[in-house]
Amino acid sequence: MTEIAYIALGSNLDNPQQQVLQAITELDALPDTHITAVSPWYRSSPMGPSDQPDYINGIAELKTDLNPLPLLKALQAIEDAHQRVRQEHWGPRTLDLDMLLYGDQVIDHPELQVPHPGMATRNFVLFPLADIAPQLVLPNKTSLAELLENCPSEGIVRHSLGGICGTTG
Ligand code: 5RY
Ligand code: CA
Ligand code: CA
Ligand code: CA
Repeated sequence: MTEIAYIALGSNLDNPQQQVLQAITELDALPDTHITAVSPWYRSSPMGPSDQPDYINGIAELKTDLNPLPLLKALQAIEDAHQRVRQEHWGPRTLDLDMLLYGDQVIDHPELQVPHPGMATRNFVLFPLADIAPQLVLPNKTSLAELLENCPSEGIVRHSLGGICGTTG
C-alpha cells in the first residue's frame, strides 16, 4: 500500500544546508519511494542543549511503498552515510531524519514511535510542515493549525522558498 510519510530533516554540522539538500536527493532515490514536496528551509536556535550551532530544518513529503520499519532503516542508513556520530544525547549532528507521520498510522514499537513524540511542540517541525501541508490533521484528530496556535516563533527564521528540487530560493 502506498502511504504518505512526512520526514523531518535537521543538521547543524559540516555545512548543514548542503547536508539536508543531499539528503533530499537520497530520500528520492530510495526504492518504491519518491518525494512529493519539500518545505522551505528554516534556521532555528537549538532546542534542548543550547551549547551547539543553529540548525537548518525542513520537511519532506514522501509517497512510499516501504513499510514503516524498512523506511526507518533506510533513514538510518542515510544518516550513517552522512558520517553521523552518536555522542551526547541531543548533541550536534550532520544529519537527523525523523519519521513524523506515516499515513494515519499510530506506531508504538521499541524502535519507532509515530507520530513522532516531539513533533507537536517543536516550531522547527510545525512551521515547515504547515508550509507544505497546512490542512494536516494528526491521527489523534488534532489539527496542525491548532498546534501552531500554541507554537512560539522565537528563534526560527525561514530562509528559502523550498520547492520540489530544494535548490530554489
Ligand atoms: C526541547 C529537547 C530536545 C527539543 C527539546 C530536542 C533539533 C528537541 C533541535 C533540531 C533545533 C534537537 C531534540 N524542549 N533544535 N534540538 N532543531 N534537534 N532547532 O532539529 F528538539 S535535539
Ligand atoms: Ca525512488
Ligand atoms: Ca530530531
Ligand atoms: Ca532522530
